[in-house]
Amino acid sequence: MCSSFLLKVMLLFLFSGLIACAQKNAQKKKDQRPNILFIMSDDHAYQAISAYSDKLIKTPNIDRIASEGILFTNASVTNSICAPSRAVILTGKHSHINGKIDNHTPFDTTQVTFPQLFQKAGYETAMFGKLHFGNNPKGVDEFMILPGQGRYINPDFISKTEGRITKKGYVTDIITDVSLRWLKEERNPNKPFLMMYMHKAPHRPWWPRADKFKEFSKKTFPLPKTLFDDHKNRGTAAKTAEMSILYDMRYETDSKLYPETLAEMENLEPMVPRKKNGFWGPFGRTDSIQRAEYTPVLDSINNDFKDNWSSFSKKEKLIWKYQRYMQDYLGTISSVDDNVGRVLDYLDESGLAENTIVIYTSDQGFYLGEHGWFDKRFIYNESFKTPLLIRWPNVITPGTTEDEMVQNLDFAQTFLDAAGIKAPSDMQGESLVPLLKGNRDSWKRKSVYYHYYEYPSIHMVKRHYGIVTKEYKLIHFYYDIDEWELYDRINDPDELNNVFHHPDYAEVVKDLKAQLITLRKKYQDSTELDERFINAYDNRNH
Ligand code: SGN
Ligand code: CA
Repeated sequence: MCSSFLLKVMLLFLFSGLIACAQKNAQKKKDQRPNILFIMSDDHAYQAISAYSDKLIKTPNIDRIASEGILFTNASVTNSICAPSRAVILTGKHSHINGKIDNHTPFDTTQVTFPQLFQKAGYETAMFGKLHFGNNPKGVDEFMILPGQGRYINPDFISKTEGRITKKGYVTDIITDVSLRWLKEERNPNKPFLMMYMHKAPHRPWWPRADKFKEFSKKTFPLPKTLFDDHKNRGTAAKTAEMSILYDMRYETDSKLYPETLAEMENLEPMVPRKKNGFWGPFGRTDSIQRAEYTPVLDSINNDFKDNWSSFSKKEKLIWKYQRYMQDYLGTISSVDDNVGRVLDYLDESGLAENTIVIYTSDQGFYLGEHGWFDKRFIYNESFKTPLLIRWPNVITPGTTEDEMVQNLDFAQTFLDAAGIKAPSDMQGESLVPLLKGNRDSWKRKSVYYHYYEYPSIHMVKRHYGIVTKEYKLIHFYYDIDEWELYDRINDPDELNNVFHHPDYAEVVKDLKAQLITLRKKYQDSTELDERFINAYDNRNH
């Protein structure tokens, strides 16, 4: 009797243990939390994504994300520069809070970043491509990142398992190969994943793959209507910035002219600052076979330059440099689009697409000749605005367009929310999930805050902060000047007239200044007066 009772108890234990175990396994298998595929390119202007505008290039694969999901037409960054934007994205905090105010200050790795929270919550996490921090990522089970800016051809990588390695080939293809390998073969298929897939392209010096170089060098592109902007009716900052295609874009590195070509040319006008070893820095990494693929196109560019440059008017010179710039910049984007297509195709084939949120964005916007410029940094439209396309099957209504003001500051909280992970209360953004679900009424934000710090530095864009609403943009340039600007975004979308001192706008100025103070308080920013940040520049030898 006693022994049969014991046996029964033991069987019961065993049985309930087995049930618990089976339940646990079932739960594990049934982890229905969505995968997150975060795709970010470096300096990819929205003007070069056909979902926004097809004047320059067709990007059918990137566009798919919007046609099957949502396109944000008013997405912006809080600080239009590479590493700071990445720090904002990872921490969900403004630059003055996360401390990474410019490309040079170190990123404080003791901070909480959203991949760490995903990892802790049971996600399998990985990061591939460009991070640009000077330290390795935390919270990722696997990574292979470019050191610093990275190279286009035969690039070096820092791999979690292998340390520093060189990979043969073209950077955009390699980053994709590695990401696909991880998705297909290396990750734990029983866990949801977070993969950060981040391209170097289309960052300067804009080296396309050889076949794209050939294809795009034959194309000509429409001129932006503000290409010949003389910056009158703007403040000092626009006039003193060094990002003019004509005067600051380098002949060798950027326009792909041989040093010998330039040496041959008498009276090269305008003289543009040169970069030591500029041409051979990136191109010197090619082997003889790769070099031979580029050479015919390079030769023809150089011949064209030699034949025509001296007889060109200033306007024609600007147009020539603009076309060369677009050919190379867009050539690199064509590879990004092809590779995004490879990844989307794999999601389809594997059945992963259904439960994967795909995000496409850039670390900031970029000037593609607007105002005669390249580069970014300004709160002005083309650099402030960033592309944002999101696909989330069965949640986002395909083909949605959303014009609410959202920022890269919101990404961390959005991803955490989508995955059902609690976001730390000191993150400063807002989850976009209500907007993704079409619940627009709950979105209350009417203005966003911006602050740029990297000055004095390359491109010489002065420090500034400001507030942006759908109607206006109020900016304060400071540090070695004290100037305010106001733009009427509805009546002057190209931001050609600073109306700060115009009497008609006196009330607007008063109101926006008050709103700006409130916003600065909300985000706890007073860095204009903060010694830490001022000293960081004065002590730095740029
Ligand atoms: C390099 C580029 C700049 C660019 C910065 C920052 N010059 O210095 O044009 O603004 O990177 O870019 S280059 O001649 O070296 O290419 S960022 O995207 O990393 O912020
Ligand atoms: Ca960038």
